[in-house]
Amino acid sequence: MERTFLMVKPDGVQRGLIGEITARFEKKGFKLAGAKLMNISEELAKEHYGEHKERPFFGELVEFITSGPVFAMVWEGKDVIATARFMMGKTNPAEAAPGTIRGDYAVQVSNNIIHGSDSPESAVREIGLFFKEEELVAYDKSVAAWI
Ligand code: DAT
Ligand code: MG
Repeated sequence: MERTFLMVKPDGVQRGLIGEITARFEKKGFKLAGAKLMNISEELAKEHYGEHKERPFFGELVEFITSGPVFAMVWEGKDVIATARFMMGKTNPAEAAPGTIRGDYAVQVSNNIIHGSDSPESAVREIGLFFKEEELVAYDKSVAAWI
């Protein structure tokens, strides 16, 4: 079963959106495998966003993501990586469709509420950066056959 790394960013935590966001993935039918509220160190931020290190906004991005606690999660399910990205909406909230998380709750690209892995490779990499294997919980949900 596919896994992805999702994270409510500091703006989402401050705005009280952890419940709203996790509810969407739960109701969709995905399974939560792990979650924690945490502060991101500068080192972890730079590693996580390493692909953007040459971009002009990199400094701001690292500053923002370390500016307050984030809610880090691992979710499981069929096609969860691409589906979660679709549910998040486009990176720039001005272009994110209504009904998506960024479309419903965000205004500007620097404060876009949620992070989600963009490929199977980045999902493996990001889950490994944020979670130890023993922090992820394997269990069955009785409704699985209905989803
Ligand atoms: P995504 O988060 O949708 O995967 P990304 O990987 O291209 O988007 O960029 C990572 C984050 O960097 C993004 O969520 C917000 C920030 N960002 C992207 N483009 C930006 C820009 N032009 N100005 C400021 N921040 C930007
Ligand atoms: Mg990205």
